[in-house]
Amino acid sequence: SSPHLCSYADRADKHKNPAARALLQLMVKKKTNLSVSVDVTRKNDFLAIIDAVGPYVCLIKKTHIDVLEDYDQTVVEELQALSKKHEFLIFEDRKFADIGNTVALQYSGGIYKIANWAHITNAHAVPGPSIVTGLASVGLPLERGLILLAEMSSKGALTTGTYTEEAVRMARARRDFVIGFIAQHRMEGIGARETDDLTDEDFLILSPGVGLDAKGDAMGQQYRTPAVVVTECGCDVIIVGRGIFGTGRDIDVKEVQKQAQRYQTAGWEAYESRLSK
Ligand code: S5P
Repeated sequence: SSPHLCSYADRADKHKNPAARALLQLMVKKKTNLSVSVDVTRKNDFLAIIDAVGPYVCLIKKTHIDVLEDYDQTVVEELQALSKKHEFLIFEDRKFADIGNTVALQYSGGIYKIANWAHITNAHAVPGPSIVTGLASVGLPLERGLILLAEMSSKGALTTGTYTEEAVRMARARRDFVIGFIAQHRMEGIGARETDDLTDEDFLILSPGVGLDAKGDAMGQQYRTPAVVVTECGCDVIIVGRGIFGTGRDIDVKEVQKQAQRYQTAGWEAYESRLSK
C-alpha cells in the first residue's frame, strides 16, 4: 500500500537513506510533522525563533542562508548546537538549479559550505538528472538527503504535468539520495514505466503553503490547512513560515512558541486521522 497509509515508525525502519530515516525517527519520538521555515533576516531573531520552536519541530527549514544580513560562521555553530539541544534536523532550502558541476561546487564550498551542516537540501528538476548526480557526489558520502521540487505552492507555478512526472522519474533513478519532494500531493506511481521496480518506494512529501488562518499573501502564496495537506492529500511534513513567526518586523517569542505548538498539534492530529481512515 501507499507509504502514507503506514506509520512514520514503520517507514523509518524500512528507509535506506540515513537522513530520511533520522527524520522519520525524530517525527515519531517528538510526535511532530512540523517543519518551521525561519525566513527572517537578522541572526538574533533567527536563533531566538529556532530556540523557541525547537521542541515542536522535526525539521528547521532555512530559506536561503543568504537572506541573513549579519551572517557569520557562528550562525552555523549555534544552529548545530540548537539542533542537538532540541533534536531536529536542518534543511537548507537552497533550491539548487544549475548543471551538475556547478551545484557540486555550490553545495560543498563557498562561504556557506551547505553540505557540512544541512542534513537535507533541495533542488529544482529543471537541469535534468545531472543536477542530482552533481549533488549526490557531495552529499551521499556525508549521508545527506535531497528533496526535489515537484510542485510549487505559488499561483501559476509551471511545475505541473510532464514536468512533475519527469521530476519524479529523476528521483526514482536515484532513490539512494533523493528522499522525497516539495509537493502538494503524493507522487506514488507518477511517471512510472512498466519496467520500473516500485517496491519499497517511499518518497517523503514536504508541503509548504500551510496556514490555519490566512488563505494566501499578496505575492501569490497559497495556503491550505494541515488537515487538507496531511489527511486529504497524504503529505508527510508541513512547512510553516509566517503562520508561526508572523509578518511584523518584531518577533514575539512567546507568541511564536504558542503558534508552533498549535501547528504541531494540528499536523499530528491530521496524521493520526489519516492512519485511522
Ligand atoms: O512551492 C514552494 C516551495 C517552497 S520551499 N512554496 C514555498 O512557499 N516554499 C517555501 O516555503 C518558501 O520559500 C518559504 O520559505 C516557505 C513558506 O513560507 P510561508 O511564510 O508562506 O509559510
